[in-house]
Amino acid sequence: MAAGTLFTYPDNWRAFKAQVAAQYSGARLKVASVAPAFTFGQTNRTPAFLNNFPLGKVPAYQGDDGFCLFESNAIAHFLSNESLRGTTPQAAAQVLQWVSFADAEMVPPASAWVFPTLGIMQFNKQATEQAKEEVKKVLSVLNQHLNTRTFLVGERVSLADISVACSMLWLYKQVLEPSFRQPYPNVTRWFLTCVNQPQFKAVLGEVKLCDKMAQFDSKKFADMQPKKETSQTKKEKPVKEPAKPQEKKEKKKAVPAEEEMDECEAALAAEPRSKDPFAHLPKSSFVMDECKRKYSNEDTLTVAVPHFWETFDQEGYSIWYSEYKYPEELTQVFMSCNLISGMFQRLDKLRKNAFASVLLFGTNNDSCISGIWVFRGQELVFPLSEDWQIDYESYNWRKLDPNSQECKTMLKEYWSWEGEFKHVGKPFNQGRVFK
Ligand SMILES: N[C@@H](CCC(=O)N[C@@H](CS)C(=O)NCC(=O)O)C(=O)O
Repeated sequence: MAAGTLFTYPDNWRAFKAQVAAQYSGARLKVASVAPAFTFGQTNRTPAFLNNFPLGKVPAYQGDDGFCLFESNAIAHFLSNESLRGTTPQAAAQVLQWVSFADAEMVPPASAWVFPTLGIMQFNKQATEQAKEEVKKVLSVLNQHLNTRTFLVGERVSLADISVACSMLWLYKQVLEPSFRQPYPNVTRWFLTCVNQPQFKAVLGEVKLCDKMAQFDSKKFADMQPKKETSQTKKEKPVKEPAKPQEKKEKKKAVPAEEEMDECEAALAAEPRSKDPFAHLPKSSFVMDECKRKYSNEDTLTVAVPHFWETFDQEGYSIWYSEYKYPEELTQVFMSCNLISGMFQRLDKLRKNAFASVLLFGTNNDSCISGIWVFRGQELVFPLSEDWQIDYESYNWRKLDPNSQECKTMLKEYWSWEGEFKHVGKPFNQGRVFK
């Protein structure tokens, strides 16, 4: 039985496919959609996430055994049981047919029609009218197919129903008003049957069909625009979602691309802007980036350490010694290394304001972890953000006097990964540097 975590932003219909499938199959699925576990636009851009999911897109699945998977349909398939996937080769192929139909035929016109009503895309009459026609066509196909059937494939709910119904969620909620859906009664009957199954309900909640077709919301659209322009996350966005061919065609005809947001950008825009936790501190002359560049590219003892002491600003920054509180729990060396790397990954947003070298001393079942940290400000930084609070309480922290010989020696030893490490009493084993 699959067990793992689904990374997504809240209320993502693509993630719903996997979540509903898991409800049917009994797969144990944790959903990470809010901080501190996952913050869309941030966590999915960290090296750790990109290492597992190179597109940086969600939903993304990581099994408790480390197995990683992206693409919502693949994740939903993986989390399904045999009955959902189709129990004969024919049924399995039909499931795939409807899953592909949802993606290729349903989602593009549905998005072109619905997005302007949500204020996340500029309205274009011609594009909307064309999208409505395309939606009518796919509704006709579905209506015909469901004339003699309760579900899309076989006699039970399958991944076909899950995929198509989740792809239609926004249509039914926003624009398919009674008169528009009236010619397609089989589709609405089927849709209601699906979303009222307990396994769907557990994920989607109550689905209320739209009473009145939503129209372009210019106010919402205008509200979204400034946010988008000032959004740092937008600038930092490493991967632009390639528009599906049909959407691309629409965009060219409709409006200049920079006026539009796709649903991911809309989800990003909806994320609360995080404040700079160091905004209250006076400017500092110390250039952390330069110090890190020296450390990465030049000799540690002859260049990086002297440069650090020449430029270090004692008022603006502080130096700390950290020591893991529970060394008796450190068994396998590789697990301890993961503990350190995991902490650094979770602190990724701190990288402009902190620098650390953390070392593992000893061997399996006899080790300890300690390190030297340089932080912006004079206080421990971790309480400043919820995202940073997962690991730091497992360490004892001691502020060092930057003028003391102790501090100078420790910094030199931890940066160069060599020396006596008098306070440790164990040979150095492995190091990790947070840059
Ligand atoms: N075909 C993919 C689409 C995934 C996708 O486009 N995800 C968007 C959210 S709507 C995303 O994570 N975008 C992040 C980014 O582009 O940086 C699937 O079905 O999983």
